[in-house]
Amino acid sequence: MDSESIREIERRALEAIAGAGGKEELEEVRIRFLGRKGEITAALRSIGTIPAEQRPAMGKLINSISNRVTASFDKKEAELSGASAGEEPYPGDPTLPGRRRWKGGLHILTQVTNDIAGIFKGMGYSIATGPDVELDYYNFEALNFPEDHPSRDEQDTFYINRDILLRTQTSPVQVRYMEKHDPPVRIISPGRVYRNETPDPSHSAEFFQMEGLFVDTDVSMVDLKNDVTKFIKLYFGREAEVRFRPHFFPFTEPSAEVDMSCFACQGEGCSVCQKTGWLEIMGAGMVHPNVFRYAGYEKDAYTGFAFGMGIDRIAMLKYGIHDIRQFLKNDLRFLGNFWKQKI
Ligand code: 2NL
Repeated sequence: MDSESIREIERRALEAIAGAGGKEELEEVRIRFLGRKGEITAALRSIGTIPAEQRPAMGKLINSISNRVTASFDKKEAELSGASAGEEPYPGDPTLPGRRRWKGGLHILTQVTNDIAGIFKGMGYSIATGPDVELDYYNFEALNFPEDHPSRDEQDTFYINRDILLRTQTSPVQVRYMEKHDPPVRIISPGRVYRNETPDPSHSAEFFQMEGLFVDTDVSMVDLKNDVTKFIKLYFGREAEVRFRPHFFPFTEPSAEVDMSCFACQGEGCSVCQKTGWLEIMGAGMVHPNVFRYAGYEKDAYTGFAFGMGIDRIAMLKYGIHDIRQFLKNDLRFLGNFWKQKI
């Protein structure tokens, strides 16, 4: 037994491993070289027969050859199993479905906006949007707000300068739309609005609104009640009853506030409706002729209705949320409650 014949064994072993065409053939090669009576095993055993001073070097050589041949064998075995070279085979059950990742979901206000918009789209409305930073003209003047109206006060409105402000409602979107489109007009305008308010559980300096506008020849209060009632019944359930209470807005005449019977107590009176049996859902009315004039519509040619609701308020009612500030805190423990699917 000399080092040259040991190296010759390695050469033959590596050649045989490389040439093995299948698992059985490879196993035969393994037994021939690494098995209990294999050539490399025999060489290790024969170490006792050589002079003692040569044993350490020879042992080292045979071991390194044994390791190289074993590694080559493992690699070839993995190749024959279909696994790519150098990679561990998958240790689990590859037929099990994969673990699902937490991908997130739509913000609850986005969901509520989409749900409400979906109902109005089904009634023929299309969606209009516009800038959050508005001109005083579109936000107040064209909507027939008098010069000294309290909401024009800096206490209530965020002004950028004398003429530019953060919109306090989405009506300016609709004024802009009317400037560009003659009737019939049938739009909803969802979006973020701003008011200079100290936040508390029912007030936020930024929240969301959805307004609606329908203008044509001979649109009446009946059409308003019809669309509003249809929306409320579709969104909250058909057992909901709807009532209009007289109100005032500068931009509509007549104006009304719209209530629905409390869904928590069916109108009996409970903590949700403050014992009144009714929940305030939106404001509405017939578009003031001055607004049509500002929009450039032909005098007395058209009538129309408009309505506006707070999306946050609707979401709070529908989902039993008691603090409007939750919506914009980005606390996933809150937002995650409303995610439909954990994909
Ligand atoms: C409310 C009340 C309302 C409107 C918004 C409107 C828009 C145009 C013309 C006339 Cl362009 N009116 N919008 C009308 C009535 C009520 O909102 O309580 N919103 C939260």
